[in-house]
Amino acid sequence: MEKVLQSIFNSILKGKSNEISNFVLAALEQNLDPKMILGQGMVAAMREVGNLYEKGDLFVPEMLIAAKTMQAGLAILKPFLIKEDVQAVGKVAIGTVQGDLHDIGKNLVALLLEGAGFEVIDLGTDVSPQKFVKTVGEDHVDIIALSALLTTTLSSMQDTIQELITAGLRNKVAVFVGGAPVTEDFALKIGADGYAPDASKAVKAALNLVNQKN
Ligand code: B1M
Repeated sequence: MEKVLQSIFNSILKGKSNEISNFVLAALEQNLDPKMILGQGMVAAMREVGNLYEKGDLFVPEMLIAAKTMQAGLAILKPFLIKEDVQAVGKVAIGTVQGDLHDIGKNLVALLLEGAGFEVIDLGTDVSPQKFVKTVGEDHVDIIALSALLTTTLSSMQDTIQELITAGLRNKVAVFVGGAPVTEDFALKIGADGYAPDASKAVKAALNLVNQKN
């Protein structure tokens, strides 16, 4: 791995939010691909944080500091991940489902969707089925994108789809789902229209859904 990517990886792992910006800037100055900086430096580090947490070698406060460090790095990288002057291709409301506070993956998906020309309404984390439904009714979005990182919050995805059906809005909007514990089988089972395992595939899934709609 490039030395600077290793430094980015280590800053996240050790929660050094004061040094990550300089390393990301250095990586950009070395003309490293922003997606490579993101994937090999930052996302890989968060994966390692998860592994260490699972083994009991790291605890929730450290996970939180790692997440803050990742966010500091992402703030520098953001403009390089978004293309300028892309035509609006559709409107997406995105959120992390009820009971779930993880937002880094959701933020990445939102960022890349914006970069691909989608108008994105970010509803944040812990979003109730009712809030998604309200947004569909009021903002006339083409797609709602649901993120979940906990196995215990997967059921909120199903609840959201059920709430759309109850409100008579299910045929007005496409629903796609993602996040580490989500699988394609699960997406099919709950009646979602699309699934994506990562942020760049989420853009493809969203573009497909908009094309099917038009
Ligand atoms: Co939490 N946490 N956490 N955590 N946390 C996980 C998810 C966990 C896997 C760690 C572990 O045990 N190995 C585990 C879940 C186990 C499970 O249910 N299977 C876990 C746990 C248990 C918990 C708590 C319950 C811990 C506790 O309090 N005892 C608690 C729950 C709080 C809550 O939500 N109610 C908790 C809390 C936290 C922090 C607040 C400390 C912090 C989150 C901070 C934040 O997000 N602002 C945190 C973190 C940082 C993690 C890990 C370490 C990293 C998550 C992350 O940001 N990854 C995580 C371990 C891991 O992921 N290996 C873990 C980087 C990010 C880029 O990846 O989010 O997967 P990810 O997103 C990817 C894809 O999943 C996909 O694209 C993204 C990029 O390509 N994707 C989508 C995501 N959303 C998508 C939507 C789409 C499409 C693709 O379409 C709509």
